[in-house]
Amino acid sequence: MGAMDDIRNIVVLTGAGISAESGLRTFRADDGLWEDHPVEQVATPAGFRCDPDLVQRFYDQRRVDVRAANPNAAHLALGELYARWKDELLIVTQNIDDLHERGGAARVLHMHGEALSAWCTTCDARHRWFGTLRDRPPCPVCGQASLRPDIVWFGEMPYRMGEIYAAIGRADLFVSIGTSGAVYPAAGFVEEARRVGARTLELNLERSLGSNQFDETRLGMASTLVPDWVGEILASQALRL
Ligand code: BV8
Repeated sequence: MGAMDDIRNIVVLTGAGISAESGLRTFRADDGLWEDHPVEQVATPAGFRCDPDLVQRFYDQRRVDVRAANPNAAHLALGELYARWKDELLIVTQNIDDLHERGGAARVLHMHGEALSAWCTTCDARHRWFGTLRDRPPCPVCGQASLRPDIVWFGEMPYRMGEIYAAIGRADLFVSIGTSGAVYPAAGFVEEARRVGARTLELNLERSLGSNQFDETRLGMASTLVPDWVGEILASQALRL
């Protein structure tokens, strides 16, 4: 990656790999989340219709795991970048945990939803939710027992796509961190970034399905790669007149 002193607007995309060192399981590793639960059963609307209790218990457990986890050095470094970056920075995450927020980043876009949010399928209200849903609690707004995890399942439209593409359209740099590049539309963002002339950088433990689309790929643990990169980009900002 050449000199970064002409970088103003940055879009960062994160996936499960950035939270792995916080103890949250990824999806497609050998001990991955999908190993115990076929994705069709727990992350599709059909799976929810077929066995709502199984799906509610799956996300009740994810909510417990998220609350027990803590941000790692990668989340904290992005929080530091958020505090000190003078131009635009948008963190788009496929993750449903709140570790970016707890790591100090305030502008985080959860395109696949959030574990700590419940969505009422009767009145469409959304609620911060820290407990369980398997016991079918009443919606605080309409009272109906129709709360589901506020998660984007396969076949459902990810959130705030217009905002994401607008940010990529303005980006000088697109950085992908801890994602396998297996799921669309997120996996297609790097192509969109290239189309608008942004530089592209990938930070990941191993090569991903999209690695050949990045100007540069750095392999390693997010807790090392992300603080190093944040240090570089802040140093380049300091060099600006
Ligand atoms: C949509 C729920 C359209 C949340 C998730 C062809 C056939 C069939 C379907 C499709 C197709 N093409 C496109 C589709 C649609 C489908 C899709 O992409 N399917 C794939 C499988 C082919 N996409 C969708 O359905 C999306 N919706 O397209 O809607 C539409 C149009 C009109 C109207 C309505 C709808 C919805 C996608 C969202 C699905 N929900 N999960 C949850 O339970 O968490 S996806 C799931 O995968 C998670 O959200 C996760 O975030 C996402 C991506 O996974 P990763 O984050 O990348 O995690 P993974 O384990 O895969 O990789 C981790 C990486 O980290 C690895 O590379 C590893 O090396 C690295 N790593 C590990 N440790 C570290 C590390 N890196 C650094 N440091 C470490 N320590």
